[in-house]
Amino acid sequence: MSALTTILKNFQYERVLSHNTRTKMIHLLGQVDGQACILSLEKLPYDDHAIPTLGQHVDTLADEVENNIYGWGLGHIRLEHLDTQIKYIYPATDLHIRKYEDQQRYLIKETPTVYDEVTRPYINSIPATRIDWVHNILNGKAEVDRVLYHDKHEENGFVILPDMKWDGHPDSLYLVAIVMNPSLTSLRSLTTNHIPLLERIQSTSIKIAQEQQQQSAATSDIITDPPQLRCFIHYQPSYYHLHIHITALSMQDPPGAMVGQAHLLDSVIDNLTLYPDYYQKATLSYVIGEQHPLYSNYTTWLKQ
Ligand code: M7G
Repeated sequence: MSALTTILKNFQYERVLSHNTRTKMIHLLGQVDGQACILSLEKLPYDDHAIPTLGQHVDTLADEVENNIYGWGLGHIRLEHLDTQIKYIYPATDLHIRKYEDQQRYLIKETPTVYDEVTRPYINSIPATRIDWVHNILNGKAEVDRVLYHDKHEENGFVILPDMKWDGHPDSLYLVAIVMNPSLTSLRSLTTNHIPLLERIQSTSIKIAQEQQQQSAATSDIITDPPQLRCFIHYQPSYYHLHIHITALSMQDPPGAMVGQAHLLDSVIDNLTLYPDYYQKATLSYVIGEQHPLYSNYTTWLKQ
C-alpha cells in the first residue's frame, strides 16, 4: 500500500485550516496514528481530452433557472479522469500547521538591521532537518526520476524538477530550481557574483519548459514560440536554501506570485547588475502571517 493510501485510510479529521473557495483548495488538519497530519486537496482543471464532450457527461441537474436568453444550474459531471490533487505532510510540525492556517497578515519592512537582529537569528534557529527534502533531491535520494536537469557543481550547480505545486497540466507548468551551494540561503545571500548562476538557471528553465511543452503537445502540433515564463524568488521563503520558482506565464494567479512575497528573477538580476550588494543593503518588505515565528520575533524586537 502506498504512503498516500495509508494516510487517506487512517486520517482522522480534526478541523479545516483554510479553505480557498476561489482556488478550490482546502487544507485539513487531522491525526494519523496519534500524530498531526495536514491533508491538502485541490480541484484540478478539466482534462483537455474531456472538454469537447463535457456537456454530454452531466448526469444530475438541480436549481435550474431560466431568464430570457440566460440560464444556469448546478450539475454533476461523471468523468473518468482524475479530478483532485492530494498532498499530505506527515508528521506535520507546529510550523506547518501555522503556515496553512487562515490568519491575519502584516507587512514588515525588513531593513538590514532587522535582518541582522531578527531574521538571521530566526534562520539560524531552524532545525537543519527542515530542509531534508532539499538535500534528498540534491543527493539523489528522492524524486530521482522527476529531476529534469542536474548540474552537480558544488558552487555553481543547480537542479530543476517539477514543483510539488504543479498539477501536471502544461498551462500551469510549475518547476523549481534549487541551487547546490548550501551557503545561499535566500535573496539576502545574493551578490553580483551570482549573476551567471541566475542567468544559467533562467536560460536552462526556458529549455526545460520547451521540452515539457513539446512532450505534451500532440504530435501534429509544431511549437515554434519559446515558452513564456515567470521566474521569481520568495522573500520570505518557507525553506532557507535558495530556490527559484519557475511558472508558466499562461497560469492565471500562480500561487505565491503576489507582491510582498515574489521577486521577479529579471529584476533581481538587474538590481545586482546595478548594485553588487543591493540585497545586503536594501529594505525588503514582506507579508507575513501573525502565526509565523518571524512576526512575533519582530514585534518583540520592536518593543525593546
Ligand atoms: P518557498 O518559497 O520556500 O515556500 O518555496 P512556499 O512553499 O511558501 O512557496 C518552496 C517551494 O518548494 C514551493 O513551491 C513548494 O511547493 C516546493 N516544495 C516543497 N516541498 C516540501 C517539496 C518537495 O518535497 N518536492 C518538490 N518537488 N517541491 C517541493
